[in-house]
Amino acid sequence: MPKKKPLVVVTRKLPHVIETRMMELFDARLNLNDEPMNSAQLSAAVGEVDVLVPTVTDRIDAAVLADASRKLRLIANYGTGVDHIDLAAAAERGITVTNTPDVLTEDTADMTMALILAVPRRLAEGERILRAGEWKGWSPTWMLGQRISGKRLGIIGMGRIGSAVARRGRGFGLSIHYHNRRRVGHEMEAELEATYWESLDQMLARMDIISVNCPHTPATYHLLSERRLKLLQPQAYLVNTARGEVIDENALVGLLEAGEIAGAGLDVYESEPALNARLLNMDNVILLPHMGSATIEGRRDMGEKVLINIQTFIDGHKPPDRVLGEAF
Ligand code: 8YV
Repeated sequence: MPKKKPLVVVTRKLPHVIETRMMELFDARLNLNDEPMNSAQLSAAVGEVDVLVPTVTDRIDAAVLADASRKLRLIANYGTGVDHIDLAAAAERGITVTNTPDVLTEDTADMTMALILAVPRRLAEGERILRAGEWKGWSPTWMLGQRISGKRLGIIGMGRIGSAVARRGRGFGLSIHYHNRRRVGHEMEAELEATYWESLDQMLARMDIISVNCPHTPATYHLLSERRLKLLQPQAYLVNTARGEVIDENALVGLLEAGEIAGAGLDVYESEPALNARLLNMDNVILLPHMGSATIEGRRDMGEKVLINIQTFIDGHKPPDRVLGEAF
């Protein structure tokens, strides 16, 4: 007798090709209108599914997981960050959690590099002036930014994305510095000519540009606290394409307003999709709506990973992208 297909709920709309394959392989329930699910809907879903496919917009906390039926064995997250899932509560219930690493590394590093270039060179500001019809013509002393080449880039979190940012940074003449829970191997340090700082405080005080590339975990929540942000030099820029929670957003806004740092490039925020409204009026800040990994190819590859993780699990094997612990 053929095996019954597992019931899989996909919480958001995914690329067509992925959704079609989901339907072919599993008893899949898709989200046609792409409305994010609220906690009551998530609780109802975990109460009946075998596999849940959430995204960063779903809060899978202990309260939601308390409503999970015994059938729920796998949460196959569509995305790399898993800070929206209570991993301890999932582990307690014997639920496996998988994610989609690697496939969004280059796209996210591209977006990080784009911000590293765009903020000191005032790209968005120039474009706004042009669109507003306020450009009066070229001038030798107008719209001057900061040179990128020769500056120091301090990367917080030298994992896949952090090291991909470092490679790009090298190409633009930046010298690479990093802080990580563990020092990376000698070979990688040599390839990137990277300087390791065991002390984040000491690194922060000396960099021209800081890039946040670590995951949000209990250990990295507000890692860039007000105290640490105040260590930055007044000419320093801060770029965050990781998670908003790693930076005390309110403190950052205060520093920007006071001119205590030169500018910021942000793709992520503490309470998405909300952001501190004071940021909206700052010319030295570039704001993006969490689109670091938003490429057609990346979204398809993420979906492929989810499919492989589910199918491998159902076939009785360990899925390749099991989330085992904290990566920072
Ligand atoms: C994804 C991300 O778009 O994968 C991640 O951790 O932050 C994003 O790039 C999102 O998480 C999809 O769930």
